[in-house]
Amino acid sequence: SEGKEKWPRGEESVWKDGLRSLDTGVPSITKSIVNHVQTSLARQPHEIDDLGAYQAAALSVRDNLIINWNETQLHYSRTAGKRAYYLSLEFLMGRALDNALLNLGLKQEYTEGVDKLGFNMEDLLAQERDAGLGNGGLGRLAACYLDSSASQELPVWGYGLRYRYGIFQQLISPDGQQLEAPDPWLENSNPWELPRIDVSYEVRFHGFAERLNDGSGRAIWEGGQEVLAVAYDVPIPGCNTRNTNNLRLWESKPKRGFDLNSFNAGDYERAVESSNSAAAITSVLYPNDHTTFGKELRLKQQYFWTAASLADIMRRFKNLGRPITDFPQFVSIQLNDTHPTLAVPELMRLLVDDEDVPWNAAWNIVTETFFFTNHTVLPRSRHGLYPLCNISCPGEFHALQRYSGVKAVISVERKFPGDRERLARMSLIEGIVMLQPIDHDSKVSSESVPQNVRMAHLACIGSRKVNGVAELHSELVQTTILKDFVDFYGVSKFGNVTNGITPRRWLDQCNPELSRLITMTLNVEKSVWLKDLTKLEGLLDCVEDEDFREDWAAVKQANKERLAHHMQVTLGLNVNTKAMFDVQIKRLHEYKRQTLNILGVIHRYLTLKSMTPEERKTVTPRNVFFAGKAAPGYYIAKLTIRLIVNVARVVNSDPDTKDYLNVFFLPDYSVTLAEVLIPASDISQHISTAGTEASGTSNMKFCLNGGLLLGTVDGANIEIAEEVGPSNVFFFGHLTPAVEDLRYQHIYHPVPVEQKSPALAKVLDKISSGLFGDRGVYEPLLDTIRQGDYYLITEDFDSYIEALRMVDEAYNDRTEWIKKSIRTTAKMGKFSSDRAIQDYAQEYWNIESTKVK
Ligand code: T68
Repeated sequence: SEGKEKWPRGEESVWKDGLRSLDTGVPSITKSIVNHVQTSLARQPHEIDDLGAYQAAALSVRDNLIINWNETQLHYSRTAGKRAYYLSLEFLMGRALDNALLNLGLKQEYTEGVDKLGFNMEDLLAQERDAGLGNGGLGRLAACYLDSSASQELPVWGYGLRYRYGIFQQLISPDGQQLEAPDPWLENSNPWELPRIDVSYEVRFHGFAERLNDGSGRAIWEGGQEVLAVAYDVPIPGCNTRNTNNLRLWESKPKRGFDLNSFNAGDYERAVESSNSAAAITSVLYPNDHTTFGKELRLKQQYFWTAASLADIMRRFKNLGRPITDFPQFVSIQLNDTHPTLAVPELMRLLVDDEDVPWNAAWNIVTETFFFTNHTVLPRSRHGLYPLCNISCPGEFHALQRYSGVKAVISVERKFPGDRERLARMSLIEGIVMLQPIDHDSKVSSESVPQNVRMAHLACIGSRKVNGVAELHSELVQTTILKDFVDFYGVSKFGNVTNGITPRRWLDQCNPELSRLITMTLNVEKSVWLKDLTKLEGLLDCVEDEDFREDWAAVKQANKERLAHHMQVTLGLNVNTKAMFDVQIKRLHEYKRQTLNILGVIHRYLTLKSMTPEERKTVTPRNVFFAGKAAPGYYIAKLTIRLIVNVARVVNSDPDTKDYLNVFFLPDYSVTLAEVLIPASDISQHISTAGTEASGTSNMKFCLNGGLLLGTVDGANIEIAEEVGPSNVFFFGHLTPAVEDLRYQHIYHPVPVEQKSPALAKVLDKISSGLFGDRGVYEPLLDTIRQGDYYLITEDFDSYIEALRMVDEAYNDRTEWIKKSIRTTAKMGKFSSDRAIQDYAQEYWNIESTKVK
C-alpha cells in the first residue's frame, strides 16, 4: 500500500478475481480450516490433534485479520492523516485467538465450525502459548492500549522488539525456591505474526562520528558494526470494526551471514562471532521490572529498536511528500517510560545529519513530536543511568552532548542565574555541569570516558508533554522527580492520564458468563457497552432485584469453581469453593508488600490455633491466592515466595485450621492465568506503601469483574474508590504525606517492633523460631522489617489486620456483599482503556478516528 508503482500490473479483472473476502458462515469457516490443514500444515485430516487444529483455526482467523489489516493500512495511507506511534519495549499480549474471534464477532461461528470438525473450541484455545513479551503492568498496559486504539478506529501503531524468549517460565521447587526456565514461545511457530522481508533497516553500532567542517553542524557516522532490523507485523483487531492496526516488532539479524574470510582461514569462531552478536540483540526480554541498570545488551536493544522504528516512521512520513518541518503535524510518538529515550537524540541525528535541518529547527521538531509517560517514582528505578558513550552509538552521544553542552545549560542559566546546584540536579549527564559549551573534538569515538545519562531528564526535555498514570502519581512526578523541570517549563507541560484496561479481554473474554448476564440485563448489543463502558451504570437499577442478585452471585460461584477445577487439573490441589477467595497477583516486589499479606496470613493462622474448635466455627473460611514472578536476581522477593510456599505447606496440612484457612502460590503467573483468577475473586489486595504504586491496573480488572478491593490509599485505588464510593472499598494504612516522616523516624528514632505492633512482633518471632521451615532462612527478609522498614510494614500492620476483619464482617452479610459487588462493576466505566486512549488521542497526540468502510 505504500509503494509508488502503478497498480495493478497485468489485468485488473484477474487480480480482482483472485482477491479473497472475509470468511463468514460456518461452511466457509470449516472449508478454510481444512484448507490450512491440507496446505499450510501439510497434514492429513486423520492425523490432526488439538495443536494442529488450533494452528489451522488460527491461520484461518489470521486470513480474516490480514484482509482487514490490508484495508486499514490502505485506508490510513489514502486519508494521509496524522498517526501516532506507541514505542514500548514490552507488549504483554497473552493469547490472541479468543481475542481475535470476539473482536471479529466470529466466536460463535468458529465454535460451531470446529465442533463440526470434531473439536472443542475450549481445548483449541488452550493450545496457544502466551506472547509474554513483557514483565508486568507496563507491558500489559501497552497491549490494552493497542486493543483500544484499534477499537476506537485510531491510526496508532505499536513498535517493539520480537524477543525470541519472552518472560521466563517460573518453576517452584518443593521447598519454595523460584527457578527460572526459558520461555520458548515461538517453538510451535507463531501464526499471529507476518515476517516482512520487504521491511528492513540497517542499524549501526560503534564506529565514529566525524563532524563536517562546513558550519552545518552535521556529522558523518561510519565504521563499527551494522545490524539488520527485520519487521514482523502482528495484526491488532478492533472490536466490532474492520479497523485492524499493526504492532511492528523488530528482529535483529547479521547484515551479512558470516565472515567468509575468517571462515576460509579456519577461524570459525571469529566467523560466526559477529553474526551471533547481531542475533543476540533481540534474543531475550530483560526480566527486571522497575530496574534497568547499565547492561550493555539492554542499551543495545534500546538503540536498535528506536533507530529501526524512527527510520520506518521517517520513511512513511516522507512518502507523503511533505516538507520535513511538517513532521510533527503528521507524527506523534509516545515514549512508554524512559526505555525509548534514545529516540530523542536519534531523531535529532536523523534531522541534523541526514535531512540537513538546522539544529534549532530540528530541536523544535523533536519537542513537538514526542510525549513521555512516566510509570514509577521509586528511587531504585530512577537509576536508569547508562554509560552511554562507552557502549555503542557515538553518533547519539555526539548529538546529545551538543544539546546538553550548548543549549540546556545556557537556558537554565538564563532563567536561574548562578544556581549551580539546580544546574547539577537538572543536568542530563550525571556529574557534569557545563557552564561553557564543551569544545567538541571533531571525532567522538566509543572509547571516550563513560558518562551516565539521566534518561528521565532527557525524555522530559525532549517531549512536548509528560504524564503520570494516575492522579496521585502525576502529582508526585511534578513535586518530586521532575520538580526542577516544572519550575523551568511551567505546569502546562505536565499532565495526567489515568491508566485503563480493555473490557474486551478483561470482561468479555475472561468472564463470558458475566458478560452474557450484563448484556441481557442492559438489553443492548454486547458491543455497545463494551465500547462505552459507562453504560454499566445501568446495572445500578437492578441492585434491589433479588433474582438478578442471585444470578450475579451464581456467576461468581461458577468462576470460583472454574478456578478450582483448573487448580485440580494443573496442580492436583483441592480448593474449597465455599470459602472466600482472596487474591494478590502481581510481580513480587517489596513495595507491593506481598510480605504484609503473608504476615497477615500467619497472624490469622496463629489466631485460629489459639481458638477452641467451637470458636473456630464462627470464622469465615478463606482461601488466599498468590501468584507472581520475582526478578531472577531479586533475593528478598524470592525469599518472600519461599515464605509463602512454606506457610501454605504448614497451614494447609494443619487439621485444626485447614477448614478455615488455605494458602496457595500458583506458579508461572501469566496473562492467561490472570484470566482465570480475576473473575473468581471475592476480594483482591493492592496494598503498596502509600505513594509507591504509580497506578496499578489489576485493581481495575478485579473490580470490573465484581471483586471488591482491599487496599492502601495509593495509585488508582484512590480513583476507584472515588467512583464506587468509600463504602464499597476497604482502605487501610498511612497516607502518602506521612510516609517520608515515618521513614525518617525509622532511621533516626527506631522503635522496636514489639512496641509498634505486638501482634506483628509475635508473627516475626514465629517465623524466626522455624515454624515454617529452616530456622534462619528468612532472617534477611525479616531484617528488612526490623531494621529501616523502608516499606513501613510495622506502621501499617495493625490497621491492615483491622481491615481484614472488616472484610470478614462484610462478607458475612451475603446480600450486602453482592450489592457491593454489583455497584463496583457498575461504576468502572472510567477505567476502560478506551477512555485513556481517547485522552491521549485528544490531549496529546491530536489524532482522529477514521473508520475503515
Ligand atoms: C508499572 N510499572 C507500575 N514497570 O508499577 C504500575 N520498569 O503501577 C502501573 O500501573 C503500570 O506500570 C502501568 O502504568 C511497570 O510495570 C515495568 O514493568 C518496568 C519494566 C522494565 C523496566 C522498568
